[in-house]
Amino acid sequence: MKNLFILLFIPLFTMAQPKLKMPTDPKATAETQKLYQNLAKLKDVGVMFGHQDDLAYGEGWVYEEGRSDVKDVCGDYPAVYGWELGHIELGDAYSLDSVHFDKIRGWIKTVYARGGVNTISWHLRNPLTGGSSWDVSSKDVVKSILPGGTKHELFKDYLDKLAAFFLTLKTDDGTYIPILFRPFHEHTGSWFWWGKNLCTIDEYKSLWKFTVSYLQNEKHIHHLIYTYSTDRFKTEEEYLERYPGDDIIDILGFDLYDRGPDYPEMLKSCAATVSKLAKEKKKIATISESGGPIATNTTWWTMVLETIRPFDISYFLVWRNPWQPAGHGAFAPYRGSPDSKDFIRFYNDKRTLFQNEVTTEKLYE
Ligand code: BMA
Repeated sequence: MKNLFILLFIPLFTMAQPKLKMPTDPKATAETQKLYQNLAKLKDVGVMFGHQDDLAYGEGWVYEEGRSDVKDVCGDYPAVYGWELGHIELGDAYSLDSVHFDKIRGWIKTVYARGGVNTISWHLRNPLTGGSSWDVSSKDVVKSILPGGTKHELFKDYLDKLAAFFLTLKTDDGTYIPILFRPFHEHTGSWFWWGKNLCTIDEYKSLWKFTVSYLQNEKHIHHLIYTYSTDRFKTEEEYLERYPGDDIIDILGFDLYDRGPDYPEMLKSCAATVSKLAKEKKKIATISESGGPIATNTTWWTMVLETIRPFDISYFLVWRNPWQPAGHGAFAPYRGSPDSKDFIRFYNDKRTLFQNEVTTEKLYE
């Protein structure tokens, strides 16, 4: 009788329980698990808008408490905030974009306190040559930093410095602040030392695996949600060619800048692929970086929204509005920018989510 009960009841009971999505880190903190589950729910409601360095600086200003170019235009902050840690590995006080790490830590706390999402990218230096992330003069960099390589100890030192920063991302009561961590990005291109033509498939995957394992097992960091983000790609096979594995990746993303008339079509096809793959893998999809010619195309935001509307995309993040010459202009609107009217339409559309709609209760409880 007891056996019959087990046979019949247990499977029915398990079937009746909706399976909660879990981040891949088996020791992920409670807040990190909640964020992941809530991101999965929220993607059915809308797509969150994100902006790199939103609170740090903008068009014509630097470090003005509470200011944001996005808020200047639509009255609300983004829901997702991107931060960049390049040069943390050198032990520097400020990033490659001259933003102080102490300030970044402060903004990450502010964002968490108001229920926003923090995501971190890392344009780390080239450990083999001492050059920048863009130093692609050697194809041996990834190999050299993996176990057994000549720069392995140096790479571990880089990770130690990164880890030390992650371990300071805590609230006053000691709760670690969950972070979407997105290293080794745009690797389907070959402009960073970890790019496609600069290392083998196995080396790239091993780089990810080593990094995740080091942060989790040696540094005991369990408040990261790992985000895989390619550059533009044409097929599912290309997207997955260097994918390090379902066991360590939580979010499937891609970066795609508007560099010409093929953008809407490309955006649609990449968004369709990542949202399909995320569904199959029971993960979450994102457009992790974008930016367009908003100074001249005054309906860019409408085009983006209509292109991605049919897909389950958790967030769409545009890159920074540089305060120093950077080889590119502002990617988010700013006071008086030509695209402002269109951005307000984008903001008012039910499908887009900004800070007002994204609260601590919705994301972290
Ligand atoms: C790039 C540019 C650079 C910047 C880098 C890291 O896309 O914005 O100016 O240094 O990102 O943030």
